[in-house]
Amino acid sequence: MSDTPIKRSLSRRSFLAGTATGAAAGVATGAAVGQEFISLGSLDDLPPNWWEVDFPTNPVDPVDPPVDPVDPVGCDPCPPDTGIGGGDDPFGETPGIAVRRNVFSLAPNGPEMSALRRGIQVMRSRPDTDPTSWNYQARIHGIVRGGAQAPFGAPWGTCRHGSDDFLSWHRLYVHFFERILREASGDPDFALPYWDYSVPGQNALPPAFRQQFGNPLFEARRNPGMNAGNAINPIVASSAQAMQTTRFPRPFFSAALENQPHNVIHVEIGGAMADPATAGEDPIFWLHHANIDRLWSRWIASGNGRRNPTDFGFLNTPFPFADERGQIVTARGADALDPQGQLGYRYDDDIAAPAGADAAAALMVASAPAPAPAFAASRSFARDAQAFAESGEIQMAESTLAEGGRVRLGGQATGVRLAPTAPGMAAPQALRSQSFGESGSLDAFAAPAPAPAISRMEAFRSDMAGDQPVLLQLEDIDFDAPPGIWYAIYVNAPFGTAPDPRGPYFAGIFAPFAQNTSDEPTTFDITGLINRQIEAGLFDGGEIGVEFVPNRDDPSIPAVDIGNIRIVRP
Ligand SMILES: [Cu+2]
Repeated sequence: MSDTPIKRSLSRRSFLAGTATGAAAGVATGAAVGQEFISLGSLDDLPPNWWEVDFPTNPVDPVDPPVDPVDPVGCDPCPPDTGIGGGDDPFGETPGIAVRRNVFSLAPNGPEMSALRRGIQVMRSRPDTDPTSWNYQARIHGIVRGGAQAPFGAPWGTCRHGSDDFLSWHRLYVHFFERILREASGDPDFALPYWDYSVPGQNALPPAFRQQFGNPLFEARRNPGMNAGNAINPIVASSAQAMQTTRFPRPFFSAALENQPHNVIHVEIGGAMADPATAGEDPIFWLHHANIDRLWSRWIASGNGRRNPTDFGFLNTPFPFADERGQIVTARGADALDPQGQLGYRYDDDIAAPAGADAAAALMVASAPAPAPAFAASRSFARDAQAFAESGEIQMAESTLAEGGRVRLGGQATGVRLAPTAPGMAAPQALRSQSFGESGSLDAFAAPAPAPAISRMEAFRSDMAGDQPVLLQLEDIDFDAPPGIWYAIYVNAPFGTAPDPRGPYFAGIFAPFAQNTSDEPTTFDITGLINRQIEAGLFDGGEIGVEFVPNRDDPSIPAVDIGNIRIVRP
């Protein structure tokens, strides 16, 4: 049998919200290492066996939920909520500084939410060819498949995903949409709320969006659990991994935030939201993207070297949108760097940008465990560091499917083995010959082929020298339609290990949502994971096993193909 990924039915603990099985765990992974292996601030709030626990269902409350106003934090002095002339808006008039507020701080039937409903109804009453209509705006993100032709000159289907323009394009898109919605609502102070699903107790669809009848905020196509008020797993809703990165471009902050929580939340909500072609039709889209935008602002304000790209393409590529007059306008990344100064809005919990210091970074990541110290390679193993620096990208391991084969993900757990290929790697040929398909099970992960483990580890350690991150790279991802599923990725998990995102094998979540608008692969930074596995004796420096565990078992899931999987140091 050639190198084909095998699929197996894993007796896994489903950790999708609301589907936990409650079966006995019977595994010891993670116990010894605890949450040190995963940097998520909210884990402290969870019971130790949280992945077995059903997350609560919050029935729709027809009465206003408790209102817990969110105070602005950290802006000193805080800018006024309203007023004339705030911001140097390059696109036209801004009635003041609009404040985007946490949706859970707004009464479901209060003036802000009423204005939101009113604006949506007005936009939906307009013909699809009107640039200020609801459907026209949704189709700027993605044309309905097999559906309407775009009116002449309409910038439909122009969204940017899988590219460094992801954040700037969506900031501008949401900004112009907000202006249209403000005009349609008749409320000159209107601002989009945001939904911060990372806050415990706010990690379910806001109640105002779940009441079914006569409610423009309701969307019937969502996953039923979402409309029932099921909580979203905190692991899934977390932005901690992205926020801790300090470099913007792919494969760092931009890509990490796009993948999680952005893609993951799209998939969790499901229905229209799970497909870029229709996502903008669900009103929660706009609150989700306001939150992604807010996270970009917080990331910048967190300092420690965080800054936006300065390359020509990022700053100057023109993108068309429509404004509240129905005019097609063009904006660029350079127009989207300062929400308050350039676009006239801010968030209710903006943190002040550090004045050359990194105080805000400490504020932002205060609840998250400190990142692991950089791996201290011994001097004798540092010999390759210079060679790495000179040769550019170093490939450390590669899927044995490289030639022609593709990894196909479906509705079951799928394992792939990566053979070492870096210069310092020992005995790659012997390891390559033991293909995953031949071994027949993930047992091989626990009992690797007899090999000189010491020298192999020495070689691997030498390849870990230097400052470059170690990236798990998924290349040439392809699917016909977004499958509406996400996969937890585990690296080097021994056979029989229960999937535990708190354990030492969890690398992140892969949520196929949009086709990349660049040729860039989807990447996961596994530097810390590999280093900690080495330190804990969980990885012997040989083959690397990668396992994709879907959030639900479903044989009918449309396949996602991955052309190649590699581990590289860029
Ligand atoms: Cu999105």
